[in-house]
Amino acid sequence: MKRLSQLTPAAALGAFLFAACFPEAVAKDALAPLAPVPSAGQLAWHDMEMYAFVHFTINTFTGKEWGYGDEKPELFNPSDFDADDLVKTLADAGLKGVVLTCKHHDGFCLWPTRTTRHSVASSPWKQGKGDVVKDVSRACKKYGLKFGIYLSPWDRNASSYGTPEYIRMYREQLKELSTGYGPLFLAWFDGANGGDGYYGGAREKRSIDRSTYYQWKTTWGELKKRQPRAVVFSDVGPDLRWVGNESGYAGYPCWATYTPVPLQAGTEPAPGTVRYQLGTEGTVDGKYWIPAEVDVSIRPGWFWHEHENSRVRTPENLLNLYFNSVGRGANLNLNVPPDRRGRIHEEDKKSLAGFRALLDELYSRNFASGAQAQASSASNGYGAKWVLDRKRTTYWAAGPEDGQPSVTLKLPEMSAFDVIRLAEPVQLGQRIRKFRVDVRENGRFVKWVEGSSVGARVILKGKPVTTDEVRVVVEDSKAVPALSEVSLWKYPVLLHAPEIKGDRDGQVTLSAAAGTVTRYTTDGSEPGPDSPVYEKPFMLPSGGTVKAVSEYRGKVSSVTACVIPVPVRGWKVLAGERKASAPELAFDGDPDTLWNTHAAQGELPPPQALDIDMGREVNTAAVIYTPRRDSARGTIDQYAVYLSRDGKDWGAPVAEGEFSNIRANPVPQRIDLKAPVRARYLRFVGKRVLEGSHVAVAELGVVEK
Ligand code: FUL
Repeated sequence: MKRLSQLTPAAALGAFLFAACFPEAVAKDALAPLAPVPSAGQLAWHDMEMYAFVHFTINTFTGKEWGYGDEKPELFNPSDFDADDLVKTLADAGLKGVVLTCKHHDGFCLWPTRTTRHSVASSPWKQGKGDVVKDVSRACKKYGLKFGIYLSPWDRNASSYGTPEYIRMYREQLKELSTGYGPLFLAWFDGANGGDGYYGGAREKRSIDRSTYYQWKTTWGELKKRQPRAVVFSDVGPDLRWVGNESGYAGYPCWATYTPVPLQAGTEPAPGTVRYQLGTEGTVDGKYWIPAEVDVSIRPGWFWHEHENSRVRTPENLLNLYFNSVGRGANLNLNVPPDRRGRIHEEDKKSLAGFRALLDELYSRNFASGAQAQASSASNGYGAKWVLDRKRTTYWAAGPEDGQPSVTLKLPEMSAFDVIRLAEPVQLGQRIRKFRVDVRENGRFVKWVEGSSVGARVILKGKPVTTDEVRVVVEDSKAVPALSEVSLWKYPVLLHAPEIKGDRDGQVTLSAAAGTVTRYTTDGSEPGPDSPVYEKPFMLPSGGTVKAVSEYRGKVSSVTACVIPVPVRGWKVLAGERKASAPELAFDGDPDTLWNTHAAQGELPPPQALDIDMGREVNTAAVIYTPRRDSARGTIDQYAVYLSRDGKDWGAPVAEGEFSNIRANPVPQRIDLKAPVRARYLRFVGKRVLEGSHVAVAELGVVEK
């Protein structure tokens, strides 16, 4: 630990200047900030905790996750777009800002840009006079939310993509967005770029050098000149980093400091070229202040799809995301995609309102308020009491010689709680490396919870305790430690919705907490008080949609829904590569075992087909491909589906396309057929894969209409 007396004159001057900038920290002896420290924009971002992602574009109308770029602008025609309703719903949920997909990979611009005709100006919406960016940014102002932009670097529509001309166009788009729509708090730069697309009719694959093509330093520099407070998000910062997954969690520890590591040694780290898994935890002694943003969707996909209306995350699930992101010092960027009306769907609204209610319940009473705070030591003026007001700018700082700094809170009364929030004044850098929290039980302190990183905040759920004394002990820190918050809360009482599981034979099992009553439906309708009560596992011989709720003393949980595919008992493989593994593993009900074509004698490249006899005629409505989860090797991103009545005559594919975002979000991919097709034989073809030169299938399933 560095003692103040060891400070160099420059650091002491820094400390003095620092105190002048933060007059609320009423101290004479300022703590020296520990580099790296956040910028003003980053500090404002830390204070936000959570905001919304809004994915909205032509994909909303085509049902895709990534448009190819050849979609007609006429398709963009929300019937009832209402930016006020959208932003108010997000504000009511407690979200503090909105990041809008002004342009996604398909290139369609939600504002009337001068750079391309592929925009709202060519759409029928408001007779081509509309501007989604303007409407949303104004609504944000009205409801007190900050506004940010997502502008996809990859543009599958632009004919110039891949040439220097496109970079000029891209910068021009960024200029329009950063000059015409008020202050931006965030600009989001996607690491997914380069690949096949329409490109003005060329319909080809265009690869770019991700480290050099966009000349990010210049591009971001221009943006920063116009919007100095905007923070820039990408895989490598410079201000915020990707957490490395789209599943809604940060690692723990989660350091705000980070040193990006390029995939190829000797290259410049850039979006799409770094070991992004490292973003999950950051770097304990990282060179730069680049905190993590957890981006995750409230639905399986980023864009609205009708068939995902029953798969909106429940309030309890969102609370869990909150603990795993905000609770680990990251910020949560929660995607809520508008539907074809341009409205937030009722299911999402219900879930957001429920989430807000849970947060309100969690934060309804701070058991530390009114406590007496004492510290093992304190730097002059930085007394223990400053942890109680929960403000980042006022804090307790230990004395420079303290070998085991701690703060003890004597609570005003015996209190029962199970959650603690701690925060460091991050303007001084991230200092604490390890801590524990003790509570007094039967006259002596016992360890209750422990952790490593604190940073902007850590929210820990421990076992429920009843006590009137709590002690936070800093066990390791990089410099004299400081805390700006110690607060104590009670986790809301949750009534979890039941869990639904179907096995390969079509047996459905519902599980819920003991003492609750479970009601369910199998016809897609909402379960109500008259729906059957679940007693034991039941069979669904054709699969179907199961929805269920838990009831407890008049309280009803949110609804869980699960699509149960057609049972695979009786399925037989007609044809499929067997040199590496058994094709039957593609429908054994275990996603950890793969059918793959990576044989001992070498890789057997795509295309690879698997022909299955389903044993009876199935009125096939959709096919579900589950990718492997351990790696992207063999993961299919281009597929074709054929159906046949006799297993000989296959005709044209009934579905064909790409699994757009499967690398970043390897969840089961549902392929909806245009209309259900009766057939006994299924052929699934992996036409192209993300990595390697073989095909891998964790599971295949079929949904019957
Ligand atoms: C990814 C994109 O490819 C997805 O479509 C989505 O926009 C997500 C937030 O980022 O990289």
